[in-house]
Amino acid sequence: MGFLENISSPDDLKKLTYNQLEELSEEIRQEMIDVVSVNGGHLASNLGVVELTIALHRVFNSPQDKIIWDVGHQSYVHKLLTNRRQQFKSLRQFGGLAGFPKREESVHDSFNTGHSSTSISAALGFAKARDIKGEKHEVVAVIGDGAMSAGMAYEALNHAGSSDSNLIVVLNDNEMFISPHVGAMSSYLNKIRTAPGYEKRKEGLKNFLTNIPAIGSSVAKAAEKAKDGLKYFLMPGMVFEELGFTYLGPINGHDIPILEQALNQAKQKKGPVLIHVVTCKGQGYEPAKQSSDIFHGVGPFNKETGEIIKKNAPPTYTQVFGKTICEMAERDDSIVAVTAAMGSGTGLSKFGKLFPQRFFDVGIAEQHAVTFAAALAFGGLKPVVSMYSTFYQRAYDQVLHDICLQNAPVVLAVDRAGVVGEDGPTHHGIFDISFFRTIPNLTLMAPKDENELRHMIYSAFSYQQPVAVRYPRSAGLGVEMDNKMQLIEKGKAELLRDGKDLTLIGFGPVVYRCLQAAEKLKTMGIDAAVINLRFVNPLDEHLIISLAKKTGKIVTVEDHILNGGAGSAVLEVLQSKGLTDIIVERIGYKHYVEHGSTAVLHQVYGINSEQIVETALKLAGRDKREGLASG
Ligand SMILES: Cc1ncc(C[n+]2csc(CCOP(=O)(O)OP(=O)(O)O)c2C)c(N)n1
Repeated sequence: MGFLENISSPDDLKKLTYNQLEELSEEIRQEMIDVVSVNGGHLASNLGVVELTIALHRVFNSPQDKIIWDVGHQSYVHKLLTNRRQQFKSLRQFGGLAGFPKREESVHDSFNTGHSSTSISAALGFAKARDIKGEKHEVVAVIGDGAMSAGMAYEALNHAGSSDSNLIVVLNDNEMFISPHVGAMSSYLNKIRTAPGYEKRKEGLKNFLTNIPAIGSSVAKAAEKAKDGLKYFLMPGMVFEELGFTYLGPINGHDIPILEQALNQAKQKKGPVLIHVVTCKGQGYEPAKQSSDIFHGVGPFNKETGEIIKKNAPPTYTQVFGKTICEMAERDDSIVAVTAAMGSGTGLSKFGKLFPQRFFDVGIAEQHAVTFAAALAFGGLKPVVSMYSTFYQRAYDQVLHDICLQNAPVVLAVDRAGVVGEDGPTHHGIFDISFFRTIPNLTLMAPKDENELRHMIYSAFSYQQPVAVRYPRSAGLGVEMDNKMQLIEKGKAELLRDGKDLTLIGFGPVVYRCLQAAEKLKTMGIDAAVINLRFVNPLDEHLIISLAKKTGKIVTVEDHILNGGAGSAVLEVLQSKGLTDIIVERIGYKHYVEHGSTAVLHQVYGINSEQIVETALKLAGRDKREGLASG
C-alpha cells in the first residue's frame, strides 16, 4: 500500500520512519509527474523540494506555524501533504486546485503568492503580529535563489535583520532561476556551495578565532580586526550574518534527517535565521533534471520520454516579437534588450545568443530593469524592455518616473497581456491598459494579429519616445506575414468595416471576434462597423467620434479589466466632446479572474463573438437616447 494515500494532514508524516519517507518521496514525485504531464505546470521546482517540504512539515506544526512559499510555484508537494491529494488531478484547471498557494483553498496556505520575493516581508509581518499579540508559533519563509535576486527580498532582509523577532528563512538554492542563474548574489552563493569542506572549515575557523590570545591591548585590537577580516573572507554566509541573520549551511536539501536537524537548530536560535539549502531542480526525473528550464513551467508531455507534446499552431506573439527584434538588431547595432529573468519566456533567447553584449537579463528585478533601460536610452542606445504584463505592475513607478517623465525613448514589450490561463489571477495581464493609460506621453498600442505586432515593434522604435506594445500569450492567428516592416502612423486606428447601425471597437486580437460578430449581425439585418483601435494613447478621436455620430451605438471589447481600460478611454472621449447620448456597452472583466484555460475563461467571461452579438442585439433594440454608457 502506498504512503501518500494515508497522509491526510502533516501529522501523519510524523509517524513515518526515514525509510518510509524515502518511499513517500518517490510516490509524491510520481504523482506530480502523472498530473503535470497532463495538466502542465511547474514541475522541476516541485521535484526539487520534495524532501525539504516533508522536513518542514515534520519539524513545524502547520497551520499554527506559518510556512510561506515564495512565488508559490513550488507548493505542489505542500498541497499533497495538506489534504489536497484527492483534488490534485484538477490542478490548474478551471474550478480545480490552484497552481499557487491560496488562503481560500486551505488553512495551510498562510499567504497567497505568485509574484516573487514577497515571502520574507510576509514572514516578518506574521512574526511581528505574533510578538505583539504575545502568541507563540514559528514563521518560515521558503525562498529560491532566483527570488533572492529581487529588491523586495533585500528590503525585507534589511528590516528583518535589524529586528529581534524569531523568523526562519530557508534559502532554496538550486542554481537556477527559470534559466541558469544570473547576478552577483548567485555567484556568492555558488562560492559557498562549491568550497570543499566548508562546514568543517567554518567550525575550525570559529575555534581558531576565539582562541587567539589577547597580548596587550594594541595586539588585541589588531587581532580583533584580523578576526573580522578573516571571518569576512572565510566564513560562509557572512553577508547574511552581517545583515543580522544567523547563517546555517550550506546543507543537502535532499537529506531529510540533515534538513530536520538544521530546522530544529534554527528553532532554538533567537532572532532571524537563514538556512542555506542546496537542492537540484528536477530531482528524481531525468528529463526535468537535464532541462530544468523547459520543465520549469511546462505544458503536457509524454511522461515516459519527457517529450513535450507539440501543438500544430501558428507562431506565438512572443516568437514573432523575438524574431522581429533580432532582425532589427541585425541592422541597427544600437538596439539592446533587457529582461527580468524571463529571457526565454519573452522570446529573447535567440537575441541573447546572437548579441550577448547587447542582451541584459538582470534577474528578477523589474524595477531595476526599467530604470536601467531609461539610462541606456539617454546613453545613446535603443532599448527594448520585455516583460510580462503582470510583472510591469512591479515597475509602474519606474515607467512613470524614470522613463516617461524624462521622455526616455524606451520600447516596453508587454507580453502575456490579457488572461494567461492556468497560472491564474496573480499572472493574468489584465491591468496594464489602466495603469499605462494614465501616463500622458506613453504611447500604448496593441496589434490585432501577429503581422501587425511586427509592424508595431518596428514603428515603436521610430516614434522616439516611450512606447508600450501589449500582446497576448497565445499563438498568433496564422495570418500572412509581411517581410517588410511597415510604419504605422501614431494614434491612427483602422476602420476594418464600415456600417451604419452600430460600431464595434476592439483593442488587440479581439478585433477578429468583432469581425466575426459583424458577419453574424449582418445575417440578422444589423450593419455593424468594426474599428481596430490599435492605440489607446493617443486615441484616434476623429474616427471614434465620426462613427459614434453615424451609428449612435458602440460596443468596446478588450481582454482586460473594465476599470480604466480601452472602453473607458472611448467613454472619456465621448464625454469630453459632449456626446453623452451615444450608447456604449463595454465587454471586458469586472473583477479578478480565476485560473483556467484561456479558452474557458474567454467563454465564461464573454470575450467572444457570441457575447459581442448578444450585446449588439441588446443595443439594437434600444432607442439611441434611452441608455447611458454601462459596463
Ligand atoms: C516579480 C516576478 N517576476 C518574475 C516571475 C517569474 N518567475 C517565476 S519563478 C521564477 C524563477 C524563480 O527562481 P527561484 O526562486 O530560484 O525558484 P526555482 O524555480 O528555481 O525553484 C521567475 C523568474 C515572478 N513569479 N515574479
